[in-house]
Amino acid sequence: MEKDLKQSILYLKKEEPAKPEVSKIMFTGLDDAGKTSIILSLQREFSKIAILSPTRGAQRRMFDFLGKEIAEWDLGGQMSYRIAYLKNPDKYFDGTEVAIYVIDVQNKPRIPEAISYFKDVLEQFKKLEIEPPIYVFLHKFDPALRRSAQNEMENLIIDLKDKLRETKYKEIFYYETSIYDFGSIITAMSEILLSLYPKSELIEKTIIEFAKKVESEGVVVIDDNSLIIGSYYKDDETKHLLTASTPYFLTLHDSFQYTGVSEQRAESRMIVQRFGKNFIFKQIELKKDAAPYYLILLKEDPVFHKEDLESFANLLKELLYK
Ligand SMILES: Nc1nc2c(ncn2[C@@H]2O[C@H](COP(=O)(O)OP(=O)(O)OP(=O)(O)O)[C@@H](O)[C@H]2O)c(=O)[nH]1
Ligand SMILES: [Mg+2]
Repeated sequence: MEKDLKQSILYLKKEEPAKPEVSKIMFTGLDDAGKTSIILSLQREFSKIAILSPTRGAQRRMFDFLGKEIAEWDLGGQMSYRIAYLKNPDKYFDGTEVAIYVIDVQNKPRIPEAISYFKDVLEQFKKLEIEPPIYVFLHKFDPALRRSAQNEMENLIIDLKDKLRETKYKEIFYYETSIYDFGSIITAMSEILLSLYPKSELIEKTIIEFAKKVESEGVVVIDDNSLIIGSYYKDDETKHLLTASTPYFLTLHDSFQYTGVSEQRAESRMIVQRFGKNFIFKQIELKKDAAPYYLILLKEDPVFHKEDLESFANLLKELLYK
């Protein structure tokens, strides 16, 4: 089976265009919607979120996702900036491969304004003759709100979706997100970025085979931007357990690094018992001087062979870098 996988990896490489292009991902929406907070939470810069001020104009950050260069644009949403973007669509909207439109669902009075600006953005895409998929983040959908105002929120969202559907835009997708539910942001962003990546299916297969080999109920591989590059879950409960635990392990790992414990930790692994299961956390280095990846395994027993991990890491290396 492993041989088959190697074959398909080699095959896919031949098909690939030689030059990696840059993908432009644009975050837009009204001011105070939470765009910059979402971006910072993925970088696990939680302390910066507390002291955020409004973004001035368009801020661009470059990062690497599975060896592909991503240009992330954060378009500050204050009125004066919005006017400037709409006057100058070439400069701000052109080349957008993916648009993420963030709406604060807690700010009911501003929903009509959010819908109106959404339509303005669509108009710019039309002018530029581009049709990027738009992912609408129904943001600030905090866990507490989910508990206390489930019905009210559901109605608000149904209404909102109806209004956006009227635009007849081809590809609109929805995610309910909150920075207080870090998993919701990780899941949304990982799915969006993986959709840009032709090799994601093979990564998924590699992970599934590895999970079976080590008799694991669930495996997640995460990159340094907290993005899931592939996963396997035995069932929905496992999926929930693993996605809910991912932020916990990443922040724990960050704090070890911060205090300098990581030097020894990098070699070993963390095994934590939660909910009667063993969570095994391991950093994997696939390339020298490149950001590491992280592996989280869920198992009944804490047994784990080094060789299995090595052969898995080699397959991933082959897939991502060679
Ligand atoms: N309750 C709640 N508050 C959030 C959430 N995400 C962001 N916020 C808060 O919303 C406020 C605005 O967040 P920003 O990230 O600065 O918003 P923005 O969309 O970047 O705003 P501009 O830069 O002006 O366009 C901040 O006070 C955040 O703490 C969330 O999921 N839930
Ligand atoms: Mg901002």
